Amino acid sequence: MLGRSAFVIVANRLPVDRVGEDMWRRSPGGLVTAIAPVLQRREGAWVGWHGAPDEHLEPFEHDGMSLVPVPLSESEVRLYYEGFSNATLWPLYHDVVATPVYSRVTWEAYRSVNERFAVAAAEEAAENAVVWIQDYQLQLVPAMLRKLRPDLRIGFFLHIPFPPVELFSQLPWRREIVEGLLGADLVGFQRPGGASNFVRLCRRLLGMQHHKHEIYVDDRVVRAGAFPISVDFGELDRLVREPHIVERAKQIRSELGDPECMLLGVDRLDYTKGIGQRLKAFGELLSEGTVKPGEAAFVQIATPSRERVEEYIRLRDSIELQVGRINGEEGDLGQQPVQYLHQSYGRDELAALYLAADVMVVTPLRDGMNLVAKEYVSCRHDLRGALVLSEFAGAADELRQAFMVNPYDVDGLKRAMVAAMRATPHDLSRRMRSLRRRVSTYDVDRWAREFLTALETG
Ligand code: GDG
Repeated sequence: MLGRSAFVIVANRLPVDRVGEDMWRRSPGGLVTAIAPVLQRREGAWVGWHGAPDEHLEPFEHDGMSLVPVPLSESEVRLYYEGFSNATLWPLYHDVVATPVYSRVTWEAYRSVNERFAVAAAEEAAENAVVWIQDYQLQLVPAMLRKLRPDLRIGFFLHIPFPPVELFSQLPWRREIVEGLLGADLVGFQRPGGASNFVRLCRRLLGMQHHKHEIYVDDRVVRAGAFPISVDFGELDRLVREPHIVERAKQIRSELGDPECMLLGVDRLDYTKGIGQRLKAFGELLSEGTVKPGEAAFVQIATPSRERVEEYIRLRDSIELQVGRINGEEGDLGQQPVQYLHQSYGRDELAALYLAADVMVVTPLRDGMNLVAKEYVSCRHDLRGALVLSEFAGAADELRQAFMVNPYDVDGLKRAMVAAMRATPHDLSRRMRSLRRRVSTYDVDRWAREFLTALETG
């Protein structure tokens, strides 16, 4: 039986969080902001897990969107989500900065959960519908769905980096993953390098013919391409002009003791984000006296993430030890150079932090895009503020006027942080104007439009 939706999004999570018995609120975050309007305009459906294990829910409507919950058991959350997705694929796709776990048990769960998502999408999609599958948790869905419903137009977008063939080849199920992705008509990546890695892999691993980024699969053509994701520039630009945000930004600085310079990091607490590297650089700047205590305050927001995965437990311990050391050695009574917050904040508080910070420090060891860098730029209509940005973030392709760093090079990182702290207002405004031009032109709406146009016209 065919479903009723002409447009279907498939993602690991539904775009809502439960706030009470049968009460839902739209989740924060770029993907939801980008896709929700498209879904509402097209009267589409979103297929995904609702966030509570061992619970079956009927489809429901929220905010003009049809939501189709896919159930996951507690053990599937452990094996498919925390296991194969976040202990195997996540580190493998991020340059193996942590060692991936290869387990046949978690792979089996990944396969069977992907099958469930494919069946749910197949039941929801109308004849010839457009289905857009999101991210690394669901790489087998395109081929599974095509098998069930060859009439569909299927797109896939990977939010994280796609690794070079030399790394990808470690994966015992490498062939299955590539064949899974090849079920799509269009496979989107954040960077051109990801798309090239994928095409090369298809040739090397499966011996497939291709012309540039068009891969020939049986009687079909699968296209690979780069579609760098972005943020809702207009919305952030408007938000930071509101008086309560401006007021809160001033208050944050005064609560920090009005330092000459406020540095800021905002990340999920994840080992790919280079939090330890930036703290090390800052700690050294203090201990060698390049930066005087009281001159600079470093605020690090580290949002809790994947707290049951072993590497994340270890990471938390090591960051907290490092913060304690720096504050113990370089701080004073009532004065701690690093303010570390292992908490999650509301949109308004984040915007106020962006507006308050003189230097935004974004130093991932590898990152698909990094929306934080683009959010910071969107918030700085005053043309003040400096962005220190890792060349290993996807955002580095576009944000050329940032203070670029190699986060593995501690001395280089220190130099860039000091250059950003001491840059002249003229230099800062010249850089920020150019950064803002880029993000305002390529915003998240454009990202979604370009992907869908390519999918539907290809
Ligand atoms: C993946 C890829 C790619 C953070 N703390 C809070 C909070 N955030 C928001 C930020 C930002 C988002 O979360 C994080 O996005 P990133 O892009 O920086 O990183 P990942 O979570 O790793 O995202 C990444 C992205 O997907 C999109 O394709 O760019 O490369 O890894 O929007 O503002 N939001 C709120 N409170 C917090 O405490 N409300």
